[in-house]
Amino acid sequence: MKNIGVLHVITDTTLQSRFTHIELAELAIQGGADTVQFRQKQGTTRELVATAQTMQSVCEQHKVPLIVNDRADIALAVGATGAHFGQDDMPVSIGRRILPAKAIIGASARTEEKILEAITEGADYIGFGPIYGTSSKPDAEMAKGLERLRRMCDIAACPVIAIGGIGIETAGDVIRAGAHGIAVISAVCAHREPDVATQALLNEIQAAK
Ligand code: TZP
Ligand code: MG
Repeated sequence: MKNIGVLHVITDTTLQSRFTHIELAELAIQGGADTVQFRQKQGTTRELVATAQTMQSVCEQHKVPLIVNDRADIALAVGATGAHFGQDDMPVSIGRRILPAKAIIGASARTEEKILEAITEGADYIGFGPIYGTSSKPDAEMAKGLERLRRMCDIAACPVIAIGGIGIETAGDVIRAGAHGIAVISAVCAHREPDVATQALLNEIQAAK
């Protein structure tokens, strides 16, 4: 099994405009994030490649994996560690075929059936959520809560990364429910000090493990 991080910081420049994706990646890494995910829905491919390229060199320098959300082409173009696919994105089986065998592929799965499907198709980890209410993803489903998370972690034969509305106060609960790790946007990107927030989340995760 591949080594999957426990604290995935997803960079976002729509919730805040104080920091760029690159600055957020640097701050998250300073705070101890062990995975950075580049998630950007707007912009030209040229722009996305340029940003991802710099993020990849920052991540590489610190030996932190960079995962590109949705865009297998961009992951491939910049030599990122992997890609994360949502339920409406690239099918995991196709991502698996076009990315290098060593690439980490994450898949969002919101139901039991989708989890099993993603694993069969070759996902290395499952993203499950939203666990709590979130305003960071406009089309997010209703909060699924800790009980469903617990069930999904029991079913999944791979690490489950919990996402959605997770913060310092809830990170420990999510880990205790069986999640291998967490992925966050607002708890880090919208925090006054993203590095400090990252460090605090990591402390919660480690204390709960
Ligand atoms: N997928 C499910 S919830 C979510 C995504 C991308 C948003 C997570 O953002 P936050 O701010 O950590 O709730
Ligand atoms: Mg997506």
